[in-house]
Amino acid sequence: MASARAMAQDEHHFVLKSGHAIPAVGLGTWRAGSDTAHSVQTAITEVYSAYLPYLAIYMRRSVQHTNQVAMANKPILSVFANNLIVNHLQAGYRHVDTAAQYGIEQEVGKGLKAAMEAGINRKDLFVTSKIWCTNLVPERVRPALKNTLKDLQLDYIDLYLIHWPFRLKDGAHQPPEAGEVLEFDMEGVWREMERLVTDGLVKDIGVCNFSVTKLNRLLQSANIPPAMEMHPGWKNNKIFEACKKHGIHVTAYSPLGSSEKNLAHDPVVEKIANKLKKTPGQVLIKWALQRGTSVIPKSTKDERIKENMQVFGWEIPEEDFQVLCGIKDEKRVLTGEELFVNKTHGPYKSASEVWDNED
Ligand code: NDP
Ligand code: 1BO
Repeated sequence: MASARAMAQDEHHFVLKSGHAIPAVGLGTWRAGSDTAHSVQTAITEVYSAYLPYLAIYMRRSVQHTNQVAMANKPILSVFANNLIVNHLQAGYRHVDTAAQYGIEQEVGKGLKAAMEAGINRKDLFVTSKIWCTNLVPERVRPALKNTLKDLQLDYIDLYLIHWPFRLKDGAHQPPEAGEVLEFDMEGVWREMERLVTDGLVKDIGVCNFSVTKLNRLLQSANIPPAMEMHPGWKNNKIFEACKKHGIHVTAYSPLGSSEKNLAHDPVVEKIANKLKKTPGQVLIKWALQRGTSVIPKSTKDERIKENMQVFGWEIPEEDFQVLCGIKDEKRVLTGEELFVNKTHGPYKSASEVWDNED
């Protein structure tokens, strides 16, 4: 598969079908726990101190240069400094991915509020959330979104996703007991989500964890930006190709292989990282970007939050990109088994069935 940089509007954004831009890298928040508010605020507003010494050196050099050569060159100093400041500001995260089911939307809301109080404009942020399976009935869609908005302290969000395409009964167990996993009214729920867009509560809507079969069903009545698990250890090519065919943008979740299959220690990834003088995390994130997906790595560690954003201004050479594409033993991390499989009573008796036997 060839690198797909051409799909991006610029290095920092991709464009959704609606024409809205989605930041290429966002902050994941699943299992971010009690550090969430701090992580969100840090990701958005952190001053990337690594840039400051360079700024000082360049300014000093420019001053020497202007003094020595000609006063007419003085504007170089301010242009140079301004460019550095612009690059520096662009290093901050502007996209946060969360979900009602993560149980941390209030914390995310606190982090967003702190970032906005520090001077970040709401319109420059891109906030994604997801409707949970217990609310996948048309009459619950709007109240679920309203609850999310209240917790996030926002009056709209940028992207609202169906988290998984199965309805769960309130209080469903993990794994589910008989009768707790239900088919959902996909078209009815989608119509309600479209109304949220019409009413200005949500800018874009989309889906997660859809098989090609389910995507094709929904596409009979919708255009959507889905989010799917994607990393070199699970390229998820079938759904990726189906989305490409329909011009649908994909966000790669668990881009590092999540905590269960963290690919930062994969020898192939490590070797390429050493060669490129980048970290394994940066190589995995860059691989996803060059493939044409936006990406939402999660970290609660300040250093990694910064590291994961320093993926612009360089490329993985095509030969290394292809080596990463060739990593074997592909497997999903998130099979949905714990959430939706009841081996005795069904309706899904195996993880394969959850994915319409497409894996
Ligand atoms: P990731 O692939 O982002 O991996 C997160 C793990 O990698 C954590 O253990 C983290 O630890 C560690 N990590 C972070 N940065 C680095 C680095 N530079 N080097 C090495 N290790 C690192 O997994 P997630 O499953 O969290 O996926 C990302 C986000 O995608 C989620 O948080 C969520 O927002 C979204 N998502 C959406 C789903 C959906 O159904 N729509 C499903 C799954 C995820 P630490 O925090 O200690 O740094
Ligand atoms: C159960 C939630 C999986 C991460 O989105």
